[in-house]
Amino acid sequence: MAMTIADGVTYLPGYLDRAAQEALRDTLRKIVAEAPLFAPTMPRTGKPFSVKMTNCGPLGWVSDKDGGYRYQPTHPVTGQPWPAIPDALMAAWSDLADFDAPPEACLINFYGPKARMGLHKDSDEEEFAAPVVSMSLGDTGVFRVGGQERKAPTRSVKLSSGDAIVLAGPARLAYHGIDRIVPDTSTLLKGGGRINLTLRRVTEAV
Ligand code: MD3
Ligand code: FE
Repeated sequence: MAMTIADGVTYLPGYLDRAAQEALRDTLRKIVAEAPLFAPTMPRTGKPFSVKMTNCGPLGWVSDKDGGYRYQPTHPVTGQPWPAIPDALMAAWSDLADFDAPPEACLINFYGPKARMGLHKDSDEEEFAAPVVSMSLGDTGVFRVGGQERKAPTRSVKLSSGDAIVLAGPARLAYHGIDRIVPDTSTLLKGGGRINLTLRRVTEAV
């Protein structure tokens, strides 16, 4: 059941059933073996993010002290091209995005129990007509979404394992973040933690 929780924000709790979550988890293990999690760092300060990341798809999002936030075709540590986006995620994009061109990047965020992501906008892409499609696996994350200005009111939604959320239209440039992870809320990932996958169109679709 899809619920509109704000203008442009569609929340689909339980979009992936347990078997689909397990299959995606197993596929992600192979992706991480090929494209290991890395610790992005903040532009200018070099302070590490608490979230570890990797990507799949033709482009991946990276950040470091000197280069800043950007998309690039290769892993920042191995120098290898990113692995392909799994079929199950391409199918989810077709089902949910209502956008003709395929996604180019799938950012894979891994949250340990103490990781968080401060309120920010995703604006490193060139195509804002495309939505962002997000899938959550593992422990629940407390997601906060506001408006296009930082001072706008926010609302919070718990994203549990298997939930999808689609950010389109006015929500595409909304401030959002993850306040905290709720420990021991899922048995999907041995050792706990949370994985979030975001499918994005980066370049302008013609
Ligand atoms: C709202 N990830 O990777 S996913 C990110 O759960 C990011 O890891 C969070 O914010 C996470 O940039 C939130 C949901 C999400 C993703 C992209 C958005 C919400 C968004 C883009 C625009 C507005
Ligand atoms: Fe974001």
